[in-house]
Amino acid sequence: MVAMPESKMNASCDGEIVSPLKVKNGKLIRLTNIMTSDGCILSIGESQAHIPFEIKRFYYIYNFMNQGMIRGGHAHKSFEQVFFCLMGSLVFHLDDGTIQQDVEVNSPDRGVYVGPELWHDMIRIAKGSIIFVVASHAYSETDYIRDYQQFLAYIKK
Ligand code: T46
Repeated sequence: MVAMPESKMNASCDGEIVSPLKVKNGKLIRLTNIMTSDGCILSIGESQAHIPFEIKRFYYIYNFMNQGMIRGGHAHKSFEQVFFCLMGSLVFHLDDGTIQQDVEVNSPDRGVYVGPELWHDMIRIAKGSIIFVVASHAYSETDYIRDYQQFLAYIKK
């Protein structure tokens, strides 16, 4: 847990931090929030407590000029990631090959965990959104499945 001078701290951590989604290998992440007496909020995430893997990489996606841009359109073979929307909002369209689920993310302390073999599209991304992603591995194109039919065949194996 992050230490903070008591004079600045005015309470409170959230209770539940991870909850499963209907799709396989999908979870909602809720960071621990600390409200300071000056009205700021610190949202805190730690590997294992909130992020279910050791973080090896992070990246941002931003500069969304138009409403309605789409990112994603793939699944990973083994990579795990958690997506946060630090500014703006978006909808995650998740598909495990059997179940589809849409999840809106519009608060910086909420994240979506996307595990292996889960097709994901980010849709309805609001103009000006900033998406922050933590990942379990360094970038490697060989972990991507970018064709939906190949994805369905891969998960049947
Ligand atoms: C994901 C979604 C939602 C790198 O060189 N290193 C990196 O860490 C990343 C993420 C990308 N790249 C290169 C690879 C491509 O030449 O950047 C270019 C665009 O990447 P990509 O087509 O994968 O972008 P998205 O937005 O489709 O996908 C990204 C992540 O790659 C992916 O893991 O889940 O965001």
